[in-house]
Amino acid sequence: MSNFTLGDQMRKFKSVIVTGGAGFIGSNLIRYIFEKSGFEGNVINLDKLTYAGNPYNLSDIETAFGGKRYFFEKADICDMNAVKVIMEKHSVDAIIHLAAESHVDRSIHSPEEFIRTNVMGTFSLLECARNLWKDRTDVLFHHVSTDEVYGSLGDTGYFYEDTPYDPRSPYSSSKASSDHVVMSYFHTYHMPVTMSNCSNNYGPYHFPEKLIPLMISNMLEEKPLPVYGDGKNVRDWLYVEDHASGIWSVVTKGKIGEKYNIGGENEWENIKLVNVLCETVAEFSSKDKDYYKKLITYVKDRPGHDRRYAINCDKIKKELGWKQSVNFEEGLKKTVKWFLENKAWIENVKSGSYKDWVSKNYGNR
Ligand code: NAD
Ligand code: TDX
Repeated sequence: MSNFTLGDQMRKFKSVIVTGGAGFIGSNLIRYIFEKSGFEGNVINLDKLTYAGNPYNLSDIETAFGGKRYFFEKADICDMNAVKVIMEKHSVDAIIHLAAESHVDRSIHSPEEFIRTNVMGTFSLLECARNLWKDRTDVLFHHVSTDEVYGSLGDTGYFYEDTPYDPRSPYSSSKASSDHVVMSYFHTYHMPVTMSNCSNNYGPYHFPEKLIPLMISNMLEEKPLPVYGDGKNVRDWLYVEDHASGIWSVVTKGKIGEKYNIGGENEWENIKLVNVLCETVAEFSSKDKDYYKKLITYVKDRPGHDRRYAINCDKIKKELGWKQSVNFEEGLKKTVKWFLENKAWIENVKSGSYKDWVSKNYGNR
């Protein structure tokens, strides 16, 4: 059934593992696969449920497809035995790998877990896939990576797929290492792999430690809004569902052994973004337009803070026909609305009280 002919035909898989499926992008990707991709096979969400993983994020999918086409497997990607058992049990023919430690600030304070999960975990998955798939060509390992591997830009220029790697934080260096290991499996063992490197995502289920959800969450509690340094660092923002559709395009149509940049073509200085966010939250909370701006507080800069990221994503647009579908104004409104309607979710993930629900529903598997 698997079909690797490109052109008009798309690759089809029967049983896809999404690692890190209980996290921000993973949960949005799984929802996209079930609701928008037309995929007819099974999805296995393999997640360790760290502080960032939350099965609540997919309770709608669990209700609709759980035990039929959606399966949750609690496991650590570094545990080769567990991964092997899960891959065999579900006859997996594709892996979309998102599981990672993902927060730059945490990587500065505690880098070890980033090297373990992001580097060793990726290696462990690749080894399991190599041992089980052997020289099959009707399988795929898709690695989800970041624009941060390319380093930091000045006022001009863009990251292209062939921009040399220049990672500068423990997080980005761990992602860069894993990118190289993934590509080495293509060159050395001919494993069918693809990769995507995406810019900053935003949207529902974003953990409130990252800029946009942290600012919204702090506004709701009327707490200070910490802007690092001079606030003029620039990020390129993409709505998370557009990242999901980009990943799916590469998984189903991307050239084997190649990487694709995915970006919003939507650059914002942090301070300008925080101001717009203040206005958007004020609008939805029926407050004066400038009400939340008084909370903006400049704080000490992040060590090694990359100045500017900007993605050139012409390749995925031209070769695979992908494009962004949500403009920033619309995306920000959808995001703010979601957070205001889901205050209990913010409380739960911040307090960790959902862990009780996890152990009740998933035990210690
Ligand atoms: P996240 O922190 O929200 O989610 C990570 C998920 O991985 C969690 O569910 C967590 O439980 C799981 N996980 C962590 N360690 C694990 C382990 N050892 N075994 C199994 N599961 C484990 O992250 P995110 O923002 O959704 O990012 C997902 C992926 O996308 C990451 O690989 C990240 O590098 C990449 N990425 C993120 C962005 C962004 O803006 N957030 C942009 C580009 C690329
Ligand atoms: O409180 C804050 N104040 C602030 O000024 C936080 C949390 C961030 N910032 C700044 C730092 C960055 O310039 O905002 C910008 C965005 O910060 P984050 O949300 O932490 O994202 P970033 O460091 O850019 O990394 C994100 O995008 C690329 C994801 O967390 C990564 O996983 C992804 O690979």
